[in-house]
Amino acid sequence: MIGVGDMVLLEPLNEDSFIDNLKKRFDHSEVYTYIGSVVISINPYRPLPIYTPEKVEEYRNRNFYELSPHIFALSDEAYRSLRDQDKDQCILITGESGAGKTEASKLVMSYVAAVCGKGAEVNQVKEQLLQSNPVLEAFGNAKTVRNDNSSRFGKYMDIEFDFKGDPLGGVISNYLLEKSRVVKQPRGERNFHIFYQILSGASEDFLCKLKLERDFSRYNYLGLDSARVNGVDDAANFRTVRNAMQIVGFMDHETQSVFEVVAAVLKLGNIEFKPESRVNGLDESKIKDKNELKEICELTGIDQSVLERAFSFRTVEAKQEKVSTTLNVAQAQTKVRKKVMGVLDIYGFEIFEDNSFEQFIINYCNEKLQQIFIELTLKEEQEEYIREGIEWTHIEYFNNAIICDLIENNQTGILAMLDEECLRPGTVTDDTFLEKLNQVCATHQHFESRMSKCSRFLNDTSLPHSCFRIQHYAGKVMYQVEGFVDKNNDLLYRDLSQAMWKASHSLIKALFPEGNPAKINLKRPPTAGSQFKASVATLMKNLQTKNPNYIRCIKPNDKKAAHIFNDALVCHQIRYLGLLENVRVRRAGYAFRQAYEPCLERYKMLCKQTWPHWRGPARAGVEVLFNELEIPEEEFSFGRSKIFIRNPRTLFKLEDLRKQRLEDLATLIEKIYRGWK
Ligand code: AD9
Ligand code: MG
Repeated sequence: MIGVGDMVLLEPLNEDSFIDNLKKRFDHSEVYTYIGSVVISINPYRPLPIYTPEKVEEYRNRNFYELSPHIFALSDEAYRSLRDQDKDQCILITGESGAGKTEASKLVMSYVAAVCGKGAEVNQVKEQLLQSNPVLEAFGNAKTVRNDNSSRFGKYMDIEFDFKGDPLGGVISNYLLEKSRVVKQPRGERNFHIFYQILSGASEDFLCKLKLERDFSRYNYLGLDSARVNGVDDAANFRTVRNAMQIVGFMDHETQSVFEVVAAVLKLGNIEFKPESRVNGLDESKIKDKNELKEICELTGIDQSVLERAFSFRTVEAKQEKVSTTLNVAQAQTKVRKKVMGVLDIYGFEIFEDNSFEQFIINYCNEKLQQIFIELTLKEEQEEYIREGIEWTHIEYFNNAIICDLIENNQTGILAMLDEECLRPGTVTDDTFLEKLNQVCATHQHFESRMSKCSRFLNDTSLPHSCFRIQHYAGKVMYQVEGFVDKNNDLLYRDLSQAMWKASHSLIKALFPEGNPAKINLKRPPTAGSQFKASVATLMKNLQTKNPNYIRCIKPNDKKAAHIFNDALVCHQIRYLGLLENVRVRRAGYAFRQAYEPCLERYKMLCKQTWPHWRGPARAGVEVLFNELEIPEEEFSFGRSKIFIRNPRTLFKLEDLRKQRLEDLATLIEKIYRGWK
C-alpha cells in the first residue's frame, strides 16, 4: 500500500499530513483514498489502466476493506446492499468544475452494468442506460475555461432494478441547462458540443439536407477563437452520438428532426437586423439577409411571413418552461417495488471572472449538496450510535446552512427578492434588484456589496457597484447583477412561441406548447429561480430517503494537466469540503460496523469454540471470538444489533488472520489429497 489507504489511519492527522498522503498516492497513480466509506477521487487527467474488465472482476463481491481503495469498491458495496439488503442507494458525487464528477458517474454506471444481470433483454437495457451519456453530453456539455467537457446542466439518474438486481431501466432528471450559452460564450469557451460535432462529422449529403456548411466561421454562434479543442475529435464524437441516439431508442426520423432543430438554431444566430427608415415616426428594424430566414423556414416548416412578423412584434407574455424534465427509458413496467440506485452528477462549483445568474444557480446547487453531505454524514452517524446505544462525541463542522438560507429563505433570501422584483409592477431593472438586496442582506455575514450606505464594504474598490459578493462554502464569488432579472423572468415573447407552434415540424411544435392560442395562460409561470429551488428541494428530499454513498472529487491543478499536484489548490478544496472534519468524525466514532450474524459467519473459523458451528446467539459468539483473539477492549463496542470496530486496523488484522487460516486450510487439504494419492 502506498501511503495510507484510509485517512482514518493517518498518524499524525493534520492538514499537511493529509495532503502529503494524497500527494504520495497521486504520484504513484493511486487516485482513490478513503475516509471510512467515503471515496476521495483525484482527477489524474490521463487514462489509467485501472478500469479494465479484470479490475471489475477483482472488486466484484469483495468486502470494501479487502482491496486497495477504488471507485469500483464503492459501486460494488452500493449495488450489493441494494440487491441483498433491499436498500435504495444514491451516489452523491461532488467537487468543483473539472474535478472528475461526470467521469466518476460514468465509472459507477459502467461497473454496475458490468456486474448486474445477464441475458439479451437485460443487456439492451444496460446499453440504453450507458448510451444516454454521450447523447446528454453532446447537447448539455461544453468546453469552458475550467473543463473541456463541462456539464452545463445537472443530472440525476435513477437506475431501477427488479428484486433479483437486474436492471429494468432508468429515469433521468435534468436541472436548469445553461441555455444562454447557445447565444453567447465567454472568451476561450465553446458552445454546446453538438454544434461542432454536426459540422465536423455529418456527411456532405446530410449537411446539405440540413442546409448547413461545414465551415464553423459561417456561424455567429460558434465562438471562433476556441472552436477546436485539443484531443477532442468532434467528427468521431458525432458518429458516437448518432449511434447512441439509435441505441437509446430514437427512430431515424426523430434523429433527423432533432438535427433539423439544431441546424435551425445555428442559422437563427446568423440573422441580422438593420434599422429601417422611420414609418409613421416609429423606428423599425428589418432582417438584412432573407436567405437564411427562408432556409430556416424550409427546415422547420414555419411560414416565412409569420416568423418575420414574430421577429418584429413583441407582445409581452410569459413562457412556461420546465426546469426539470424526465426522459423515461424504462423498459419494463412491473407491479412489484423497484429497487433504485440514484446517481447524481451536477455542475461543479464555479468561480469565473464574470459570474452571472447561471453561476449563482450552479453554486447554490453545490451549497445544497454540501448541506446534504453534512446532514447525512452527521445524521447517519448520530442516529446509528443512538439507535445502537453507543456513546457519541460531537465534532464541530462549518455548517453552510446559513449560506443556503441567504439564498433560499422564503422571505429574505436572494431568490425570493429576485422574484419579488420580477413580479413587481413598475420599472424593474437589475439595479433596483441590487438595491433591494442591499436593503435586506447588507448585514448578512456572507453577503457583500458596495451600494448600500450601511455597507461595511463601501471602500472595497475590488467590488464594483454593479456586483454583489457571496462568501460561499467553497470561496468568495462576485456576481455581476446584469441579466439576473431577465434570466429569472425567462420570458419568450408570445409572438415567437406562437410562430413556433404554427410550424409544421412536429418536434418544434411540441417544444412550444404555450404557443397554442387555445391554451393561452394568462397566469404568470413560475420564475426560473423558483422552479430551480423547488426542483432542488424535491431532489434533496428524494436523496434523503436513500442510503448515501459519497465520492468527493478533487482537482489537482488548474491546467487540466496530468502529473501536476498543486498543494495550495488541493488544500483549499480539502478545507471547504470539510474532509479533515470528516476524518475526525470517523475517528471519534467507529470506522466499521457489522451486524453480528455476518460478522460471526465471516470470522468464526478463527476460534475453536465458534468453529464450525456456534449454537448460541450470534452476539455471544462474537464476544467469545474477540476474547480469544485478544482484541483490546477499547477497540470495539457491542451495539444492540451490531458490533462496532473503532479502528480499521483491527478489521485488517481480522482479515489477515482469516486469509492466513484459509491458506493453511488449503495447504492441509492439499497434503491430505497427496497422502491419498
Ligand atoms: V463539471 O462540474 O461538469 O465542469 P466534472 O464533471 O467534475 O466537471 P469531468 O468528469 O468532466 O469533470 O472531468 C474533466 C476531465 O478530467 C475529463 O474530461 C477527463 O479528461 C479527466 N478525467 C476525470 N476523471 C478521470 C479519470 N478517472 N481518469 C482519467 C479523468 N481522466
Ligand atoms: Mg461534469
